[in-house]
Amino acid sequence: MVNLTIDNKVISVPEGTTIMEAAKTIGIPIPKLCYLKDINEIGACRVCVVEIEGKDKLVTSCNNCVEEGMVVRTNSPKVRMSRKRTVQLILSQHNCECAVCARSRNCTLQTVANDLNMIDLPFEKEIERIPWNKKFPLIRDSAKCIKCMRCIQICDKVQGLHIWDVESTGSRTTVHVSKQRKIEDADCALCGQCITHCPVGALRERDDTDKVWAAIDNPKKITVAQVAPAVRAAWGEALGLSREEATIGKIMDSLKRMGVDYVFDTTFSADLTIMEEGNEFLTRLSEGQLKDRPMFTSCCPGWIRFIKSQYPHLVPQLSSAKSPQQMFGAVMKTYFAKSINVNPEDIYTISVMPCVAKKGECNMELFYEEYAGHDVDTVLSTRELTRMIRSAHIDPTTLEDIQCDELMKEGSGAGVIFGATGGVMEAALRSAYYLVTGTNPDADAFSVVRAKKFGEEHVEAEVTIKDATVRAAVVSGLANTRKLIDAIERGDVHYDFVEVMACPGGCVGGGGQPIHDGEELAFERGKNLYFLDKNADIRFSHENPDILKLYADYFEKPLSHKSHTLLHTDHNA
Ligand code: HC0
Ligand code: SF4
Repeated sequence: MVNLTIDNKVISVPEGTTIMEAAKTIGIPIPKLCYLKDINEIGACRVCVVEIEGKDKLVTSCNNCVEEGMVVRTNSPKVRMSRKRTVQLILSQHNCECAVCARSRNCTLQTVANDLNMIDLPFEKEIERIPWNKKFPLIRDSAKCIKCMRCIQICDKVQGLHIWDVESTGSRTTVHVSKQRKIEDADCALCGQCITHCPVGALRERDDTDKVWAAIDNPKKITVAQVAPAVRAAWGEALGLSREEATIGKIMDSLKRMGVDYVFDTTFSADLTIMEEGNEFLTRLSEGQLKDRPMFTSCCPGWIRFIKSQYPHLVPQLSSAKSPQQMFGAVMKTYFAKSINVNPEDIYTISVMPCVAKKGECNMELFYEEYAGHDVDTVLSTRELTRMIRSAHIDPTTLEDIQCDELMKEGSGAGVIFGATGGVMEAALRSAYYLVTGTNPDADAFSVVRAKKFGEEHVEAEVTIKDATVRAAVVSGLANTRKLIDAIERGDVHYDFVEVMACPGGCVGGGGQPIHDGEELAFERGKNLYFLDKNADIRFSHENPDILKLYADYFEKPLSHKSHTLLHTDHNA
């Protein structure tokens, strides 16, 4: 242990503790902008400086460790003056139009400047704005970038891509798409992790809320919404609701109050995905087609973009099933449209997703007898949903639990856990067991594929179903995915079925979720989904009565001709 004094308090902390962490143990929060634990500890912003007795120069507390007998002052006049000057310089290169920024009230720079009581700026503004394609789902505003490097580091270290890089030097240093590419040519997976780790509003998703308001106001359109599994675990964070208060039923109420005509839960089509993908896996297994093992899940569009750009030769190993989002869109415009007696083109489909990549995935076209537009018309992130709730002046405490609309009302617990890493695999194994043996396993029989902690490299398990052994692996985060695929390709490991989710922890940690300045909440949110599954009335996709009715009345059976037309896709196309 190391003994030291911080702001007149004598403390003892383990060797190797940073000054910032040591201060935190006694309730002293040192302000910071660039620091991200284990990912960006470079002391670049210099906001976290502290004074150390006997040293002339201030030191950055995020990347300097405690020393025996050290006397630290975190708020001396010298520290305050330096911090203020640093933040003033940063603000002189930052577009400070806070009232019209997506990160207003959730911006670390705004908080740090406010906390320092900065009410005017002594410097002239010098702001350079680099043009950007505003149609792309990921938007970067160079005029807000504070060069903290978090986006570069998260993309390199956690996602194994190198989309961002530093350009120029000295005071002209800036961040831009690497290799001077345009973002649309840069192999960006659209995972949105750079957005959720940006301390300011330099990165955000394309705002599509106006399109949704226009559809709601259009008397010729029937608006039909779906809400993804992971949204329920996080939306309340942005509206001051506790986990217990922020139920899925209240999201449905908010959508109805905003004027959406029909509301559904994507857990329904997660169950549908299990029926299609589970049967596809068993068919491939029994027909020996798994010689090119493993089969990969196909529901995460970040992963689809990654495999297509990084491992294009493995694309044929993807399940041909569309994602639950796309399947639901197709079902809404066909089966559901028919049930309410309208044409597919009269239906406007909206998805609320924890995801940025889903905004790209929804470009997928729908063919129903002939070309019928898109399965999904507009995707909103969880953050856009909460902004819409606020702009509709809905008091979140007045929301009530309401049910989804008829015909596709039910979703199983297996569908709910899709939102956490391992959930798709666990749901698939539950139903595969039933399909092979004719009896249900214990609903928790395959919980071995769940993550044990945040950031785990991958999980693997051998599962016995009757006479077959299924070697399963689950991975999240694209750097982890790259490692796993490289091991598969080298022949170091052998699997039959692999679930990949681009975002660490799965969709609960998605790039469209509420932002908490570098705090990783995916694991906690995931626990919430497992709790909901544990308490669900239906825990098996194949027992969802609305899915059984959908097959009886419309698709006939999984992998039927109609299913192939509407629920599957050619990833090579
Ligand atoms: Fe996901 Fe999904 S679980 S990708 O992470 O499969 O976005 O939540 O909606 O489509 O269901 C996201 C979340 C979904 C889909 C589902 C899958
Ligand atoms: Fe989107 Fe989920 Fe994939 Fe992240 S893990 S890119 S949130 S689908």
